[in-house]
Amino acid sequence: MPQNERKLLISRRRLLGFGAVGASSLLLAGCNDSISENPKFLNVIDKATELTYRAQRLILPRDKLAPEYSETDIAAEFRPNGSTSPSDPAYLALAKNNFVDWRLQVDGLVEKPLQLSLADLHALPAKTQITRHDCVEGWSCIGKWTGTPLSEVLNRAGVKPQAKYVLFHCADRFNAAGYPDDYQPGNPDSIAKGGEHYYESIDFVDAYHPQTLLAYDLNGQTLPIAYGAPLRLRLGRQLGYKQAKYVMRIELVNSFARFGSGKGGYWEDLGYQWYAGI
Ligand SMILES: Nc1nc2c(c(=O)[nH]1)N[C@H]1C(S)=C(S)[C@@H](COP(=O)(O)O)O[C@H]1N2
Ligand SMILES: [Mo]
Repeated sequence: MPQNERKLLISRRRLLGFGAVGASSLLLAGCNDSISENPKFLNVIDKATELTYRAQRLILPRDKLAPEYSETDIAAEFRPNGSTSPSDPAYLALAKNNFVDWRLQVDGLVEKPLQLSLADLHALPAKTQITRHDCVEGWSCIGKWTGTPLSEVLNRAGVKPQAKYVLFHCADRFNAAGYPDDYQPGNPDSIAKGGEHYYESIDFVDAYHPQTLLAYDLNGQTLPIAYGAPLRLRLGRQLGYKQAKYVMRIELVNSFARFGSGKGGYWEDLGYQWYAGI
Protein backbone atom coordinates (compact mmCIF):
# COMPACT_ATOMS: atom_id res chain seq x y z
CA MET A 1 0.00 0.00 0.00
CA PRO A 2 1.33 3.44 -0.77
CA GLN A 3 -0.12 4.54 2.57
CA ASN A 4 2.43 2.18 4.12
CA GLU A 5 5.05 3.54 1.79
CA ARG A 6 4.27 7.04 3.06
CA LYS A 7 4.14 5.86 6.68
CA LEU A 8 7.51 4.24 6.23
CA LEU A 9 8.92 7.43 4.80
CA ILE A 10 7.59 9.37 7.75
CA SER A 11 8.74 6.77 10.25
CA ARG A 12 12.20 6.73 8.76
CA ARG A 13 12.37 10.48 9.06
CA ARG A 14 11.36 10.13 12.70
CA LEU A 15 13.93 7.40 13.07
CA LEU A 16 16.61 9.81 11.99
CA GLY A 17 15.36 12.70 14.07
CA PHE A 18 13.14 11.77 16.97
CA GLY A 19 13.62 8.13 17.89
CA ALA A 20 12.54 4.83 16.45
CA VAL A 21 9.22 3.94 14.94
CA GLY A 22 9.03 0.38 13.66
CA ALA A 23 7.90 -0.28 10.11
CA SER A 24 5.44 -3.13 9.95
CA SER A 25 4.85 -5.24 6.90
CA LEU A 26 2.32 -7.79 5.82
CA LEU A 27 3.17 -11.36 4.99
CA LEU A 28 1.81 -13.08 1.94
CA ALA A 29 2.28 -16.68 0.82
CA GLY A 30 5.50 -17.00 -1.15
CA CYS A 31 6.64 -13.51 -0.29
CA ASN A 32 8.77 -12.68 2.68
CA ASP A 33 9.80 -9.69 4.69
CA SER A 34 13.23 -10.79 5.85
CA ILE A 35 15.00 -8.09 3.89
CA SER A 36 13.61 -5.51 6.32
CA GLU A 37 16.20 -6.80 8.77
CA ASN A 38 18.98 -6.45 6.29
CA PRO A 39 20.86 -3.27 7.26
CA LYS A 40 22.38 -2.97 3.80
CA PHE A 41 18.90 -2.80 2.35
CA LEU A 42 17.70 -0.14 4.75
CA ASN A 43 20.85 1.90 4.37
CA VAL A 44 19.99 2.49 0.75
CA ILE A 45 17.16 4.75 1.82
CA ASP A 46 19.21 6.93 4.10
CA LYS A 47 22.32 7.63 2.12
CA ALA A 48 22.61 10.71 -0.02
CA THR A 49 21.48 9.78 -3.51
CA GLU A 50 24.63 10.89 -5.22
CA LEU A 51 26.83 9.05 -2.76
CA THR A 52 24.85 5.81 -3.03
CA TYR A 53 24.75 6.09 -6.76
CA ARG A 54 28.45 6.71 -7.18
CA ALA A 55 29.43 4.07 -4.63
CA GLN A 56 27.26 1.42 -6.25
CA ARG A 57 28.38 2.32 -9.72
CA LEU A 58 32.00 2.01 -8.57
CA ILE A 59 31.51 -1.26 -6.74
CA LEU A 60 29.24 -2.99 -9.23
CA PRO A 61 30.31 -3.64 -12.79
CA ARG A 62 27.95 -2.10 -15.31
CA ASP A 63 26.37 -5.37 -16.28
CA LYS A 64 26.32 -7.15 -12.92
CA LEU A 65 23.28 -9.39 -13.00
CA ALA A 66 20.64 -9.70 -10.31
CA PRO A 67 20.19 -13.31 -9.12
CA GLU A 68 17.74 -15.38 -11.11
CA TYR A 69 15.67 -18.10 -9.49
CA SER A 70 13.95 -21.35 -10.49
CA GLU A 71 10.28 -22.08 -11.15
CA THR A 72 9.91 -23.60 -7.66
CA ASP A 73 10.92 -20.29 -6.06
CA ILE A 74 8.03 -18.37 -7.65
CA ALA A 75 5.64 -16.89 -5.05
CA ALA A 76 2.21 -18.56 -5.00
CA GLU A 77 0.68 -15.12 -5.23
CA PHE A 78 2.74 -12.12 -6.26
CA ARG A 79 1.96 -9.21 -3.99
CA PRO A 80 0.33 -6.21 -5.69
CA ASN A 81 1.31 -2.83 -4.28
CA GLY A 82 0.77 0.87 -4.83
CA SER A 83 -1.86 1.57 -7.47
CA THR A 84 -3.68 -1.61 -8.38
CA SER A 85 -6.60 -0.25 -10.37
CA PRO A 86 -6.04 3.10 -12.10
CA SER A 87 -9.16 5.22 -12.44
CA ASP A 88 -8.13 7.40 -15.38
CA PRO A 89 -11.06 7.27 -17.84
CA ALA A 90 -8.77 6.97 -20.88
CA TYR A 91 -6.97 4.07 -19.21
CA LEU A 92 -10.25 2.37 -18.31
CA ALA A 93 -11.43 2.66 -21.92
CA LEU A 94 -8.22 1.01 -23.15
CA ALA A 95 -8.48 -1.73 -20.53
CA LYS A 96 -12.06 -2.50 -21.54
CA ASN A 97 -10.82 -3.42 -25.01
CA ASN A 98 -7.88 -5.51 -23.74
CA PHE A 99 -5.47 -2.71 -24.65
CA VAL A 100 -5.67 -3.36 -28.41
CA ASP A 101 -5.87 0.42 -28.95
CA TRP A 102 -3.12 1.19 -26.45
CA ARG A 103 0.12 2.55 -27.90
CA LEU A 104 3.39 2.98 -26.11
CA GLN A 105 4.68 6.39 -27.06
CA VAL A 106 8.47 6.71 -27.22
CA ASP A 107 9.68 10.25 -27.72
CA GLY A 108 11.78 13.10 -26.38
CA LEU A 109 15.48 12.97 -27.28
CA VAL A 110 15.15 10.24 -29.90
CA GLU A 111 15.92 10.18 -33.61
CA LYS A 112 12.60 8.59 -34.47
CA PRO A 113 9.57 8.80 -32.14
CA LEU A 114 7.68 5.50 -31.96
CA GLN A 115 4.13 4.42 -31.27
CA LEU A 116 4.14 0.73 -30.41
CA SER A 117 1.12 -1.52 -29.97
CA LEU A 118 1.22 -4.60 -27.77
CA ALA A 119 1.50 -6.66 -30.96
CA ASP A 120 4.54 -4.58 -32.00
CA LEU A 121 6.14 -5.22 -28.62
CA HIS A 122 5.41 -8.95 -28.83
CA ALA A 123 7.12 -9.00 -32.24
CA LEU A 124 10.38 -7.72 -30.69
CA PRO A 125 12.88 -10.15 -29.14
CA ALA A 126 11.46 -11.45 -25.85
CA LYS A 127 13.10 -12.49 -22.63
CA THR A 128 11.82 -14.34 -19.57
CA GLN A 129 13.46 -14.10 -16.17
CA ILE A 130 12.62 -15.16 -12.62
CA THR A 131 13.76 -12.38 -10.32
CA ARG A 132 13.07 -11.01 -6.86
CA HIS A 133 11.15 -7.82 -6.33
CA ASP A 134 12.22 -5.92 -3.20
CA CYS A 135 9.88 -3.22 -1.90
CA VAL A 136 11.20 -0.43 0.29
CA GLU A 137 8.50 -1.35 2.82
CA GLY A 138 10.56 -4.44 3.59
CA TRP A 139 8.95 -7.30 1.70
CA SER A 140 10.06 -9.24 -1.34
CA CYS A 141 8.43 -11.53 -3.88
CA ILE A 142 9.81 -13.76 -6.61
CA GLY A 143 8.04 -13.72 -9.96
CA LYS A 144 8.58 -14.75 -13.56
CA TRP A 145 8.54 -11.83 -15.97
CA THR A 146 8.38 -11.87 -19.75
CA GLY A 147 8.85 -8.86 -21.93
CA THR A 148 11.14 -7.16 -24.36
CA PRO A 149 14.44 -5.69 -23.19
CA LEU A 150 14.13 -1.91 -22.96
CA SER A 151 17.27 -1.69 -25.12
CA GLU A 152 15.35 -3.20 -28.07
CA VAL A 153 12.90 -0.32 -27.98
CA LEU A 154 15.55 2.34 -27.38
CA ASN A 155 17.67 1.07 -30.26
CA ARG A 156 14.70 1.30 -32.62
CA ALA A 157 13.94 4.84 -31.52
CA GLY A 158 17.59 5.90 -31.73
CA VAL A 159 18.90 7.64 -28.62
CA LYS A 160 20.17 11.17 -29.22
CA PRO A 161 23.58 11.87 -27.63
CA GLN A 162 22.12 14.58 -25.33
CA ALA A 163 19.76 12.10 -23.64
CA LYS A 164 20.72 11.33 -20.03
CA TYR A 165 17.65 9.63 -18.57
CA VAL A 166 14.76 7.45 -19.58
CA LEU A 167 11.54 8.72 -18.03
CA PHE A 168 8.40 6.61 -17.70
CA HIS A 169 4.97 8.26 -17.64
CA CYS A 170 2.28 6.12 -16.00
CA ALA A 171 -1.50 6.06 -16.29
CA ASP A 172 -2.29 6.11 -12.57
CA ARG A 173 -2.57 9.17 -10.36
CA PHE A 174 -2.04 9.85 -6.68
CA ASN A 175 -3.96 12.46 -4.72
CA ALA A 176 -2.33 15.11 -2.53
CA ALA A 177 -2.56 12.83 0.52
CA GLY A 178 -0.47 10.15 -1.20
CA TYR A 179 -3.32 7.75 -1.97
CA PRO A 180 -3.81 6.27 -5.42
CA ASP A 181 -7.25 7.09 -6.73
CA ASP A 182 -8.00 3.50 -7.55
CA TYR A 183 -11.16 2.76 -9.43
CA GLN A 184 -13.89 1.08 -7.42
CA PRO A 185 -16.52 -0.48 -9.64
CA GLY A 186 -19.82 1.37 -9.26
CA ASN A 187 -18.26 4.36 -7.52
CA PRO A 188 -17.90 7.29 -9.93
CA ASP A 189 -16.23 9.32 -7.17
CA SER A 190 -13.22 7.07 -7.43
CA ILE A 191 -12.42 8.33 -10.95
CA ALA A 192 -9.17 10.33 -11.03
CA LYS A 193 -9.71 13.96 -10.17
CA GLY A 194 -6.48 15.41 -11.42
CA GLY A 195 -3.88 14.12 -8.96
CA GLU A 196 -0.28 13.65 -10.00
CA HIS A 197 0.60 10.88 -12.40
CA TYR A 198 3.09 8.32 -11.16
CA TYR A 199 6.38 8.62 -13.01
CA GLU A 200 9.90 7.25 -12.74
CA SER A 201 13.29 7.63 -14.37
CA ILE A 202 16.50 5.66 -14.79
CA ASP A 203 19.88 6.28 -16.37
CA PHE A 204 21.32 4.47 -19.40
CA VAL A 205 23.40 2.03 -17.35
CA ASP A 206 20.13 0.55 -16.12
CA ALA A 207 18.25 1.21 -19.36
CA TYR A 208 20.69 -0.95 -21.35
CA HIS A 209 21.16 -3.54 -18.61
CA PRO A 210 20.29 -7.00 -19.98
CA GLN A 211 17.73 -7.64 -17.21
CA THR A 212 15.83 -4.40 -17.76
CA LEU A 213 12.55 -5.42 -19.37
CA LEU A 214 9.34 -3.85 -20.51
CA ALA A 215 7.22 -6.69 -19.16
CA TYR A 216 3.85 -7.74 -20.54
CA ASP A 217 3.52 -11.15 -18.83
CA LEU A 218 3.74 -12.24 -15.20
CA ASN A 219 4.16 -15.95 -14.41
CA GLY A 220 3.27 -16.95 -17.97
CA GLN A 221 -0.01 -14.96 -18.03
CA THR A 222 -0.87 -11.63 -19.59
CA LEU A 223 0.09 -8.99 -17.03
CA PRO A 224 -3.01 -8.35 -14.86
CA ILE A 225 -4.11 -4.79 -14.13
CA ALA A 226 -3.06 -5.02 -10.48
CA TYR A 227 0.55 -5.54 -11.58
CA GLY A 228 0.69 -2.78 -14.19
CA ALA A 229 -1.09 -3.86 -17.40
CA PRO A 230 -0.47 -3.57 -20.23
CA LEU A 231 3.24 -2.83 -19.68
CA ARG A 232 5.51 -2.26 -16.71
CA LEU A 233 9.19 -1.78 -16.15
CA ARG A 234 11.24 -4.55 -14.52
CA LEU A 235 14.70 -3.64 -13.25
CA GLY A 236 16.90 -6.33 -11.74
CA ARG A 237 18.89 -4.10 -9.47
CA GLN A 238 16.66 -1.42 -8.00
CA LEU A 239 13.86 -1.30 -5.44
CA GLY A 240 10.15 -1.74 -6.13
CA TYR A 241 9.16 1.88 -6.50
CA LYS A 242 11.45 2.25 -9.53
CA GLN A 243 9.51 -0.49 -11.36
CA ALA A 244 6.94 1.73 -13.07
CA LYS A 245 3.58 0.08 -13.77
CA TYR A 246 0.96 1.24 -16.35
CA VAL A 247 3.65 2.71 -18.63
CA MET A 248 2.03 4.88 -21.30
CA ARG A 249 4.94 6.88 -22.54
CA ILE A 250 8.72 6.67 -22.46
CA GLU A 251 10.39 10.03 -22.78
CA LEU A 252 14.13 10.50 -23.20
CA VAL A 253 15.32 13.60 -21.39
CA ASN A 254 18.55 15.28 -20.34
CA SER A 255 17.15 16.50 -17.01
CA PHE A 256 14.06 15.75 -14.95
CA ALA A 257 13.79 19.28 -13.56
CA ARG A 258 10.52 19.97 -15.38
CA PHE A 259 8.69 16.90 -14.02
CA GLY A 260 6.89 16.87 -10.66
CA SER A 261 9.17 18.42 -8.03
CA GLY A 262 12.20 17.65 -10.14
CA LYS A 263 13.53 14.62 -8.26
CA GLY A 264 12.98 12.09 -11.04
CA GLY A 265 10.00 10.15 -9.71
CA TYR A 266 6.77 10.24 -7.74
CA TRP A 267 8.26 8.82 -4.53
CA GLU A 268 11.54 10.65 -5.07
CA ASP A 269 9.59 13.91 -4.99
CA LEU A 270 8.42 12.82 -1.52
CA GLY A 271 11.93 12.09 -0.28
CA TYR A 272 12.96 8.66 -1.54
CA GLN A 273 16.35 8.22 -3.17
CA TRP A 274 16.47 8.45 -6.94
CA TYR A 275 19.03 5.67 -7.15
CA ALA A 276 17.56 2.74 -5.19
CA GLY A 277 20.20 0.11 -5.89
CA ILE A 278 19.98 -3.34 -4.32
N1 LIG B 1 2.55 3.34 -11.89
C1 LIG B 1 2.90 2.87 -10.71
N2 LIG B 1 4.02 2.12 -10.64
C2 LIG B 1 4.40 1.60 -9.45
C3 LIG B 1 3.68 1.86 -8.25
C4 LIG B 1 2.50 2.65 -8.36
O1 LIG B 1 1.80 2.91 -7.38
N3 LIG B 1 2.15 3.13 -9.61
N4 LIG B 1 4.14 1.37 -7.05
C5 LIG B 1 5.54 0.96 -6.99
C6 LIG B 1 5.87 0.19 -5.81
S1 LIG B 1 6.16 1.04 -4.38
C7 LIG B 1 6.06 -1.16 -5.86
S2 LIG B 1 6.60 -2.05 -4.54
C8 LIG B 1 5.77 -1.90 -7.10
C9 LIG B 1 4.68 -2.93 -6.85
O2 LIG B 1 4.54 -3.75 -7.96
P1 LIG B 1 3.53 -4.96 -7.87
O3 LIG B 1 2.15 -4.38 -7.72
O4 LIG B 1 3.71 -5.72 -9.12
O5 LIG B 1 3.92 -5.74 -6.65
O6 LIG B 1 5.33 -1.08 -8.17
C10 LIG B 1 5.95 0.17 -8.23
N5 LIG B 1 5.52 0.83 -9.42
MO1 LIG C 1 7.32 -0.46 -3.01
